[in-house]
Amino acid sequence: MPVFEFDSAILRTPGKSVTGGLRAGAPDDPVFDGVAAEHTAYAAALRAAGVETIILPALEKYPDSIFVEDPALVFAKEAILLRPGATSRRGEVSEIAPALTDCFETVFELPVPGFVEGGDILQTQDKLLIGLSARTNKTGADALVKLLADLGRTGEIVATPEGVLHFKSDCSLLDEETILSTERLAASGVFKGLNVIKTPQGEEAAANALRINDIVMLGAGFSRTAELLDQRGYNIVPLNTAEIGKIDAGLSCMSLRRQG
Ligand code: CIR
Repeated sequence: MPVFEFDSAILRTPGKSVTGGLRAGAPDDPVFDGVAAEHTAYAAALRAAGVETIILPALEKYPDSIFVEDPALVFAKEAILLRPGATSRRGEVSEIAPALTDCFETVFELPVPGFVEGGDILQTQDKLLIGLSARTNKTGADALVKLLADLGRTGEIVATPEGVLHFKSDCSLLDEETILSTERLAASGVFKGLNVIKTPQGEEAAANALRINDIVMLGAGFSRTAELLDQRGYNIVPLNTAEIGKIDAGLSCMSLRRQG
């Protein structure tokens, strides 16, 4: 089954505290109503693509908890609780654990003391690429590779470009053999054996797209990337990300997608 086929997804309603979410630079706070509208449209797009959405309640204590992709990694039957490198996000793991226990047959935990955030994990058809970053360290990535091997899966440790938040800030899977990537990440040679479509200069943020069943969610306003994907026959659904973009987020981070 293609790795971009999903039946359900876990999301979390944004809390008002999302306006204080982590960010690398110093842009203005996002507007809460704008984040909420982007989240609502995203959930609707998932449902329109045939994905059932399980929406968890807001967690005011954790401003970035809407980005459920980071504290866990899920497959059809198993889930893995990760450990965010960002200290302010670590408590999100125990908050999401009960929902995972409800939804999955087995829930594993990344062994202490490493760190891995889900935004650094790209699942391709035959393996999981784990990008080392300021949020994912070698100890955590090694432990995850071992855990994946126990589940019969292959993990490969790679590098996230310097200064980039997450590996998937710079890339996404478009189909079994095609990746959308920034020029800087593609240049590292990490996608050997795969076709790579590069985001045009100035549209690097478009690389965090999301293939779900028959559609590709793409940040609105990236017209040259949209044209490239349209020419290649992808069915694009543009979604606003201007507000979540102010806290360094994109389309993959707002859901934990389940296959099978
Ligand atoms: C953070 O810095 O952790 C959040 N403000 C953004 C997280 C985005 N997550 C993702 O791309 N997987």
